[in-house]
Amino acid sequence: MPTGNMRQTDEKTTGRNPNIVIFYVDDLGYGDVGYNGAIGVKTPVVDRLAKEGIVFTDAHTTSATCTPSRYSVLTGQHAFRNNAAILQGDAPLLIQPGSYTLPGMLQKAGYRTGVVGKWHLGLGNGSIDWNSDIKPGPREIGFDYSFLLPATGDRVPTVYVENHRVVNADKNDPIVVNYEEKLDGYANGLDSPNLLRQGADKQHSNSIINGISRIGYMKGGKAALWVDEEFPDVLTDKAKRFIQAEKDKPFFLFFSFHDIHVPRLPNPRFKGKSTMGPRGDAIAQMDWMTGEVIAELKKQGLADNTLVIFTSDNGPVISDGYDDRAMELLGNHKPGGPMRGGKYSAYEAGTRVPTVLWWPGKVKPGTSKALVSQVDLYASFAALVGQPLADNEAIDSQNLLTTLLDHTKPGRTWLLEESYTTSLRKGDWKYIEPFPKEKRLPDFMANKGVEGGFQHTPQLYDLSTDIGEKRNVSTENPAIVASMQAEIEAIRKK
Ligand code: NG6
Ligand code: CA
Repeated sequence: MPTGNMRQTDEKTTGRNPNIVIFYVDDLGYGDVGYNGAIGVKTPVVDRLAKEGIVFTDAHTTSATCTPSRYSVLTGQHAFRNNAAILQGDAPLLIQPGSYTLPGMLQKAGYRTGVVGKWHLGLGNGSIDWNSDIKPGPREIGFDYSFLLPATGDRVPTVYVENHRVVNADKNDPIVVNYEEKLDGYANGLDSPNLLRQGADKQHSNSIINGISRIGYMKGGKAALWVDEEFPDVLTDKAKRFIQAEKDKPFFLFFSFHDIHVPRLPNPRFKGKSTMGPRGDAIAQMDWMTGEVIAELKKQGLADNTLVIFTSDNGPVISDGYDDRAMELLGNHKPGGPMRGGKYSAYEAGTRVPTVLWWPGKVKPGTSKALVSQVDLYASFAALVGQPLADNEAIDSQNLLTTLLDHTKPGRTWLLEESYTTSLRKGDWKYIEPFPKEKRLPDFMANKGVEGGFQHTPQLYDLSTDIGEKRNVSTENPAIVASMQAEIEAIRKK
């Protein structure tokens, strides 16, 4: 473990430390939940958590995409410090064993720690043999137990990895993965479109598994292939078993959904649960899964002593590579709520996500307007469990425990948002750093129906009157622009 001076945290709550469960949904937008005005789908379970807990209206992921956001939750650092960006399915582990992590900190405080679901933080050292021990991975950075989708649902290999091994691996049918070249394995989407259940863009047109073409090529592992429609049952079952096994000690469960990421293939029993086709039905499925895990906490008598955070890893995207009719069936539903943009984007909907803290034995229900970032969970949880932090541990994480547990308390004064550029919030001011003149603006979002918000000139918005970021007031406020740009640079140098 790295060394350093100890930083003081609050004294811990009395009695047994509470369990901590993070429900980390994928690509769920601010407006995709009932309590924030969802139109095309109902989310009764999440709405009930919201009613009984604290709803945060200005809570953010650190980034508008998945890998960087997860990196920040687990390390308490901004993603740019490690150049964290969306990873391929065979990328090496992004967090070095031996570095400070949230689950590692909780282990030191006596917690049993588990991750179930989507990982997308890399595995192995650079060349993974999917047929033997796959490490380093979550177990080497603080998790006692892991059951993973290694990267995303749309990336190979489409197999579960439990602790160090692929589930149902067969040495007579070894798994090979390649992101550069075709393998003589499964048919691929470009050559065999007739085998597809959903059409796909070019990037998602490699190996076909379960009737869906994915990103990357794969060969072998037939007995290990997942069935996407079984995710809700398989993942909730693993989460429940973890809770049952660890119920006598404090535990931390990072329950990381595949939903509502692409490919959207909800179990048939959720078909038609929304008016929005697979994207909405996947939201209904996610709500059911949340309810199953909450019910298990209640069944084990743990609900009053469990701090639950429900949130998402980045903003919403409607169309993300597959023809699942999401755009066509959207109707008046607003995935980003009143905010502009979405996944990938520099506008608010990229990082401002639905966030609820539920802890029935402890917190009073209410709505909090406090500015909070997921990067703060690390230091806040350290305070909760009475674990001191080293000076060089979780350096971007602020202890906001009081804010998280009391809807009347203020939050951060500033907050960084990463996308293909960097934005800074300062109270209601929102500044978006311009792209360097010579750098091309990312334009791939247009066909996903997402507004990126990237420009070669500075942007400044006053969210108190312009939550939709429509009126750029940078030219009227040059001093604010200059000071916010300087602050971004200072954060970079920290
Ligand atoms: C992108 C994929 C997208 C999704 C994303 C990761 C394109 C063209 N393709 O590369 O489908 O897989 O990576 O999503 O954008 S995330 O939620 O894990 O960040
Ligand atoms: Ca995501």
